[in-house]
Amino acid sequence: MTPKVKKPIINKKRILYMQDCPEDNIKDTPVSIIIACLFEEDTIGDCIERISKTMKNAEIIVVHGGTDKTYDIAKKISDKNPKIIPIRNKNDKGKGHAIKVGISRATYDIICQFDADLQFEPENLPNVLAPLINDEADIVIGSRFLSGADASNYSFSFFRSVGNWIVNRWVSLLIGRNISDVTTGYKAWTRKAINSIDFRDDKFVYEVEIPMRAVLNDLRIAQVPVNYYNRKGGISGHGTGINEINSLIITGILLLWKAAFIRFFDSGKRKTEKS
Ligand SMILES: Nc1nc2c(ncn2[C@@H]2O[C@H](COP(=O)(O)OP(=O)(O)OP(=O)(O)O)[C@@H](O)[C@H]2O)c(=O)[nH]1
Ligand SMILES: [Mg+2]
Repeated sequence: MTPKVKKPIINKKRILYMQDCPEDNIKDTPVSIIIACLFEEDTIGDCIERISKTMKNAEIIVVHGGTDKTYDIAKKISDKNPKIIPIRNKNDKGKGHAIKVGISRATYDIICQFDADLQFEPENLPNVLAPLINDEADIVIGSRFLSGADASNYSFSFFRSVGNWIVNRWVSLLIGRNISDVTTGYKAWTRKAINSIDFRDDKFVYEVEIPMRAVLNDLRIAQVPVNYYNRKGGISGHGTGINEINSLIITGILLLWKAAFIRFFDSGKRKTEKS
């Protein structure tokens, strides 16, 4: 179900935005959706279908770095639908790298990253994309923690809850803005904005680069509530069991360090868009 919507609010720091009911033209706008995936053969078909139904003219770029059938499933769908672009990312270095590959192949000026495991709802895309399409924001953060977001179908472990809270508070403190969900996989941007951000990390830590560099580059940020679910299959990019715990601890430490590094040593403007 789409989150309950409120009247748009953009506060003085242009950071909070709750999208009003999206107009029909939002769903017809051509946009590029990038799906980074590793082992997502259980959900990739459903994911592509639901995105295509929601955003009727979306091009969907599937960047597969794993060894299961995810690519083959996307390829089969693309044989009938040329708007699906499957890429076998042979030198896959992580999610950040896959997203960069996707951006380099994107046709349209409005681009969204979307997780293949259906933890987020494709049906929330119009809400997430509306601030970009209406030229009211340069970056949108789909937040699991804003009022209106329904995460009742997700069981946050104590570990992840505390980790998210620390990262969100730390980043907000460093940049003096309230970013409610730094690590969300539901982010969207304009081509110009993402080129100016020019994130460098190849793994999960690039997620912190986007909101931080957006603020430091004085871009307009919108935060929109999105619903969140348990994984619907596949294998987490963090691995399972002890590997998952290790990956989450390492990612958490790197996120905190990277945020401090950007704030104190690397806060200058990045490259501007090539014309
Ligand atoms: N190409 C590529 N995609 C990745 C990589 N790691 C993760 N992904 C994809 O990025 C998306 C988000 O990764 P997840 O593993 O779901 O991360 P998460 O949501 O923090 O972890 P879970 O809650 O365990 O699902 C998924 O579609 C993954 O398949 C990677 O190394 N390469
Ligand atoms: Mg996931």
